[in-house]
Amino acid sequence: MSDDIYVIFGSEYSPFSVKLRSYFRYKGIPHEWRPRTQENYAEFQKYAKLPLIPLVLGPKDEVLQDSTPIMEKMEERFPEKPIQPPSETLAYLSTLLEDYGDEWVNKPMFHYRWWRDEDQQAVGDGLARALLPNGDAQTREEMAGQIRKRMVPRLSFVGSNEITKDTIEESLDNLLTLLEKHLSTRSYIFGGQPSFADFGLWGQIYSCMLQPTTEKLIRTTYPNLLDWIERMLDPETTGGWEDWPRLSSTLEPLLKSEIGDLYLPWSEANGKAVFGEQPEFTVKLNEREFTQQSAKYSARSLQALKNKLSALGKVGELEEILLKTNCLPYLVAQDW
Ligand SMILES: N[C@@H](CCC(=O)N[C@@H](CS)C(=O)NCC(=O)O)C(=O)O
Repeated sequence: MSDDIYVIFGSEYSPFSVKLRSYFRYKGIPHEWRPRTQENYAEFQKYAKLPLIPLVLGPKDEVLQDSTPIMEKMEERFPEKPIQPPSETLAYLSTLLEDYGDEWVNKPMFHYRWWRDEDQQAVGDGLARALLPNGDAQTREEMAGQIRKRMVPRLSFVGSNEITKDTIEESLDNLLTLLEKHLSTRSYIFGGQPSFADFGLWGQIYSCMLQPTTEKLIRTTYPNLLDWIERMLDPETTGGWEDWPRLSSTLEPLLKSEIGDLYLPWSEANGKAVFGEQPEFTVKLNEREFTQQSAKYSARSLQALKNKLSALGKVGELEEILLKTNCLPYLVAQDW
């Protein structure tokens, strides 16, 4: 194997892995996609600092984990076709949307994956097939059963339960409806080139296509979104970046209803709980209670968003947008 090739250990079922694979494809970064299987698990473990995919093995055995910092690093190494709009305002919004995709849209994705019997069955079988590509039917079936048994109780990790179910499902409906409209006149979220926002959101939404309930929902209701889902599998530039006046009528409602009213209030409450070492927290989202165990990674990612905003200094247009969409109070640096 050539020395300057990157190997991505991933899975078709891992939203963060497919996000990174699409990014590598778009950038034309030489890489090999290596699905993690039971057979190569020991090799994966040898490199993994965290038991998480994607894991990127770079030239000279460099090991990289965590999709966002990997993409940031690759942006420095491969500056052609940048995935951030040149405007500071839009670049920040793109980062914010990516983070919302990774940390919030992951909830409905995971919820739909393990909530209903039909989805548990389909995803359990698919994961077993991916892990045991050469396994016989009986071994795969046993593996699928074990996966289901392990994963269903993990619904609590994303806060999915009888009380939060409606908030989570309505959030996905709302996101898909707003994206459908936004993508009716453009190839990607910020125009003719994919951005951090596209990769982050797409990873989660593509995973929804591997689950019968959400696959049906998307195929029957959202034709523009479906085109974008296919386009993002191997994205190509189709034009230039748009500016905020063109984007705002369909992007602003998404920023407000999903990020300002749901994701950031949730993330702020989660951050407080993590800082106060509370194992669980409850927050009111759109007048409904949402209880879940606190999540350290999300607290770190909120802090990163705050740091990025304060490092920008004063950008009047951005502040105005963040204020109008209820996001600003959660993003100005403060100690919990
Ligand atoms: N923040 C990480 C999240 C990675 C992550 O949560 N990966 C999941 C799959 S999507 C995982 O590896 N879970 C354990 C496993 O599959 O063994 C990233 O962006 O890469």
